[in-house]
Amino acid sequence: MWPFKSLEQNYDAVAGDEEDLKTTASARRNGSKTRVAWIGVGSAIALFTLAGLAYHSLPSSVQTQETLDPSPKTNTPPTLPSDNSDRCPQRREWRTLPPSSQQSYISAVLCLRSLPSTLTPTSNKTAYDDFPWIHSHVGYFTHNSAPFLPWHRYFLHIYERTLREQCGYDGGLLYWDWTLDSGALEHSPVFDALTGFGGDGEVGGEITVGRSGRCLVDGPFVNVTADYYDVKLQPHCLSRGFRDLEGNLGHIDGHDISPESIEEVLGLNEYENFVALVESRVHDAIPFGIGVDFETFTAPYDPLFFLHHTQLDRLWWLWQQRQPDKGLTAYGGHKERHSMDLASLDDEINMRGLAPNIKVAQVMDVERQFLCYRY
Ligand SMILES: [Cu+2]
Repeated sequence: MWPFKSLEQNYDAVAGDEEDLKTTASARRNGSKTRVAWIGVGSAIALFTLAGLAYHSLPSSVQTQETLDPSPKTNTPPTLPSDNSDRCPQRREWRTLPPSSQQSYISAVLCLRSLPSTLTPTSNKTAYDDFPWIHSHVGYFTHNSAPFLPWHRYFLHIYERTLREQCGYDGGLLYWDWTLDSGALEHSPVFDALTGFGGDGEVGGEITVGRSGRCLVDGPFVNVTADYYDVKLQPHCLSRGFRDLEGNLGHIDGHDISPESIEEVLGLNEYENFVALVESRVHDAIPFGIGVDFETFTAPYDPLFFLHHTQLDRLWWLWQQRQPDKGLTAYGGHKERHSMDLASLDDEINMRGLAPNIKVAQVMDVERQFLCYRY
């Protein structure tokens, strides 16, 4: 059964809040920049001791504080010591990989479509479908609130583990550093038909879903079907519809993800301000520019979702290193979307059956304890 019966109880709530998202999206289209106002911010930091992690136990890193020193004026990740080089998989920028490694990643992503769903093993759904479903029904509640970054960090980790353990992929996740393309995003190598993820929807093609959704016409994901369009069951071809802030089709506005914009975001001192601007400015720019499936809560149907979010996770990692005294404990704001409760490191990250629930504290450090990857 898909979705789970028990989860359908949340369906109406999600559908109602969908209007919020559309309103935000259209406000942005009209050029108004929404800034999240955080009220009553407190920092409830509980130092959390990890105990008995059966799900994922990895050797503790011997990394010293020096290796976490910030590199304050650049987006280039600091070089890590060589003694750490084979400990945790390195997450790399898409275009820096040789074509054979790019193809290995794409093959592993496509492999998810032949694996049974973890959420509904007896259905005809696949592991590929699990990610948009969990994102729209659980991840939804983490947007516009403190857990936006930790929830997606864990979500990416589950994706990475699935690719590695079930699809034979031997690398780390890949990120799309869109600052390198901000002058002409639509020409980014990630959209390449032969080596990348395919480009815009069919120019002049029939509208599939949304305002400008048109089927992909090139690249390895041409035949992917998305069963849901956001929270509605509406099977359709995976669709894109490039559009800039003025509404011009075929273009993606890169202003909000320019190096200058990112530098401004990384310069913020409080987690609450950082996460708010990462989401409302940096995160939103790409989905609304690519459009259609990517701009809904079932965005993980578009494989670029994972390259985009890995880059956002990398920004958080860079920001954490600029706060050497508090980076690994800086957390706060609201516990979840529409909640007035204050967030804490002891809060649970819910994956509702896709993977065990864990605590926010467990994902604060990407290279020790629970997680194991590097940028
Ligand atoms: Cu999300």
